[in-house]
Amino acid sequence: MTQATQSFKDGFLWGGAVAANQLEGAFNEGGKGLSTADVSPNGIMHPPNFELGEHNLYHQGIDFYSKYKEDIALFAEMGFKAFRFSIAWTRIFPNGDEQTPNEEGLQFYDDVIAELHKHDIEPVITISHYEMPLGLVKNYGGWKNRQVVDFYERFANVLLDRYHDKVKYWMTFNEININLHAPFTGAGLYVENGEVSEQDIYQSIHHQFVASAKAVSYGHELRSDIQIGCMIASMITYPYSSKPEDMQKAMQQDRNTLFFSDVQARGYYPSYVKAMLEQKGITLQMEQDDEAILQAGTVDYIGFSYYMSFVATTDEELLKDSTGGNLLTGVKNPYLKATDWGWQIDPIGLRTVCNQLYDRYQKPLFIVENGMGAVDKLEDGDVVNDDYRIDYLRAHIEQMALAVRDGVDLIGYTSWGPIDLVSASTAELKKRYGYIYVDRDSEGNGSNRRIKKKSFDWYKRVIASNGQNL
Ligand code: BGP
Repeated sequence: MTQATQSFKDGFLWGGAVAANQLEGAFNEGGKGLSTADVSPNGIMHPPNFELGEHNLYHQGIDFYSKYKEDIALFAEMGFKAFRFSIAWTRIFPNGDEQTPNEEGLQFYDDVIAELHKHDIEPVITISHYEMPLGLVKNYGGWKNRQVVDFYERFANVLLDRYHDKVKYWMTFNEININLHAPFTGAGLYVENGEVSEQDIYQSIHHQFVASAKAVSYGHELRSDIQIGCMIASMITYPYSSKPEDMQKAMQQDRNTLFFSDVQARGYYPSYVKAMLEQKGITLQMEQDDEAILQAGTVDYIGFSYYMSFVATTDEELLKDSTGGNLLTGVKNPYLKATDWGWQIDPIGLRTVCNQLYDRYQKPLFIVENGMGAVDKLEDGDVVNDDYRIDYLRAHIEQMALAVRDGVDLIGYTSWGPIDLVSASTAELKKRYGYIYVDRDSEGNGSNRRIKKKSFDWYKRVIASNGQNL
C-alpha cells in the first residue's frame, strides 16, 4: 500500500461504470425491443447479423436486470459514491420510432435509481452507450438519417423529464469518437458486403453532435445545476521518435479524438476539421439552426475513458510490426507493457491526458472509464488474487493525484466494469475488469454467483481514504 501525496477534492465521485447491453441481460423482457447489440454475436465493434442468432452473450449479460439490488448492495459495501450506467434505448422505445415510451422499461430504471439513492450512490447516466434500436437501423439507415436526431431527442427528453431532479450527472453518447473506427457500433451504419462511406460517417457524427447539443440545452432548461458531459475515448498518441514527421503524424492522429470534444465543448467545428472535410470532398448537410444549436448546447464537463496510449511513426518497417490491441491497432511502444489483449499500459499517459484536456477546455474532467481486462482465476475457497488489477489501478490513481496537483479540476473516477460483464470488443466473459467476480463463462454456463475479488477490499480502502491509501 502506498500513500498518495495529494488529496482528491471532497465529494470526489469514486465508483464504477457499466453499459446496459453488457450486463442487464433480459434482452426480450419488459417490452424491450431488439437493439444492435442483441444481433451482434461477435461483439458490438463488429457488424451484426440482422436476425436474432441463437447464442449471444449480450442476451444474458450477467443478469443485472434481476440482480441489480444485490449488485448495488455490493457497490455500496465498497463505498461507491457514484455509479455510471446507460439506458437501453430499446427498453424505452422498442423500435425507436414510437410516439410514447414503454412504461415498463422506465420502471426498471426508476427502480435502479431508487436503489442507488437508498445507498447514497449518485446515479450517472449515459443516454446512449454503443447500441441503438435495430428498428432505426433497418427502417431509417441509422444515424445518417436526420430523423434519428428527432427520435433520440424524444428518447433523451423522456429521460431528462423523468429523472432530472433525481440525477445530476449525465453523458449524451459513449465514446462518440469511436464512430470513426467502428461506425456500426456508434452510428448504426451498416452496408452489407461493403465499406461504409466517409460521407455517411461524418454526416452521422454531425447528427449526433446536434442531438447531443439539444439534450444539453433541454437539460439546462429543466435544472440549472445539471451536469451534462461529452464522453470521448481518449487516445493520446506519442511520436515514435523526435523526427518532426512523427510528431506531425501524432498530432494529426490526436485530432481524430479532439475533434469530438472540441465540437461538444466549444460549440463549433474547428478549422482543422473543416479543412479536412473539404480535402476529402465531404459536404455535411446542415440545417439552418444547426450552428446555433451546437453553440447553445456545449457540455458542462469532459467525460472520458482511458485505457492505453498510442504511438505514431512514419517508419514503414515499424508500421509492419503494428499491434495495439483488439480495439484499434497501432505501433508498439518499446517502453510499455501490454495487457493480454495488447492494450499498452501507460499510467503516466493518464496524467498527460488530464492536463491536455484541462488546458484545452478549462472544464471539469470526469474519468468515467479505466481498468484492466484480464483473465481471472477463481481459486478454491472463492478466492481471486487479482494483484495485477490492483497494480494497474493504483498506478493510474497515483497519476490522477499528480494531475490534480498540476491544477486539473477532476471531479470523479468510475472505473470500468466494477462487476465482471460482457466485453464490448470480444463479446466474451473472459476479459474481466471487476472487483466482483461473476461465475459465468463465455458460453453462458455457471452459477452466476457474485464473488468478491482481492481488489474489492483494496478499492474499498481507496474510496474510504479518498484516494490516499493506495
Ligand atoms: C470502452 C467501452 C466499454 C467497455 C470498455 C472495455 O471502449 O466504452 O463499453 O467495454 O471499452 O472494452 P472491452 O470490453 O472490449 O474490453
